Amino acid sequence: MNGNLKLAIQKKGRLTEKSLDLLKNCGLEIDSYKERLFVSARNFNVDILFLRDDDIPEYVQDGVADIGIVGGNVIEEKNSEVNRVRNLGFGKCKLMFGIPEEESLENPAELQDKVIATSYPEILNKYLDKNSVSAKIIEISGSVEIAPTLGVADYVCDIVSTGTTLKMNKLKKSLTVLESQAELIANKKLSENLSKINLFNELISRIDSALTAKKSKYLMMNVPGESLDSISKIIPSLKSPTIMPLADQELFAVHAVIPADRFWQIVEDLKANGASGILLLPIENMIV
Ligand code: PRT
Ligand code: ZN
Repeated sequence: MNGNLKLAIQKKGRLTEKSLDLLKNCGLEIDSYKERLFVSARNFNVDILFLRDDDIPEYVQDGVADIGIVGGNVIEEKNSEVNRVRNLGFGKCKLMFGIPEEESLENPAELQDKVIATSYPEILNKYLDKNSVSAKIIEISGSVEIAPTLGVADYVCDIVSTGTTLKMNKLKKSLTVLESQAELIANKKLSENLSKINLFNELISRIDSALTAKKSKYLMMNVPGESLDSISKIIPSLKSPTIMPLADQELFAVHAVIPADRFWQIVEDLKANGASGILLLPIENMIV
């Protein structure tokens, strides 16, 4: 056993590429892994273990891995004792009831005595208990959506992202049971290992920088001198904007870091106040 921090990610699935992208954005150099069970980063003391997503919470709970990246839906279903450290902003989906197109389900009470097919019996059971209804749960591990067509269930309770799979099976979205995204989890005793906790803290601060950078954009534009005040008020800047005179005496270059999702709300205002040459650039990393 080396003293490296052991990080479990999904071997092959929806979270794999985004998990690796996040680690790369944290500056970790990871060799191609293909069929290997684990690889060590070349420039950081971390070993990446590639596992089925369902196994990750338990491996982290038992300390086989120190930390892991896995969907909140899997963490909840497995009921593992782990620390949930960060939401990572990808792999977003909802666990929802899917019901036949012509039916309606607006209230959990209407679930009484229904037959529901799901791959998430634990979460569903808790939901039914919380809402004081009883229903029959049929556990199915794949293609849950065909259960109503086959006549084995009234409804499904399954992961939905676009809703296309439900539609293809003549079902529609109904009540939401859980909102989920990829999360970083950690073993509860990690803090007892001083060298590992130091590695973990460094990784966390890099992850936080990468997450902030992803949510931000670098805005650049030219602004006439008389509009500087009004433009400065429009910019939802994290810090005060940088203002530089240009060779053209009338114009100033204005640069600012803004929340990415605010750009389209302010662009018309910027133009109306005389801004020109507006550029919006991605930010690779940001230490705040
Ligand atoms: O092999 P392994 O066990 O590791 O993978 P897996 O097949 O169990 O999981 P995988 O790779 O499908 O998903 C991994 C994680 O991604 C899930 O645990 C969720 O946290 C998250 N996620 C995000 C999704 C979806 N979006 C998603 N759309 N997981 C599954 N789906 C499936 C859903 O089950 C349904 O069949 O996609 C279908 C619905 O998609 P839409 O877009 O048609 O609504
Ligand atoms: Zn799985």
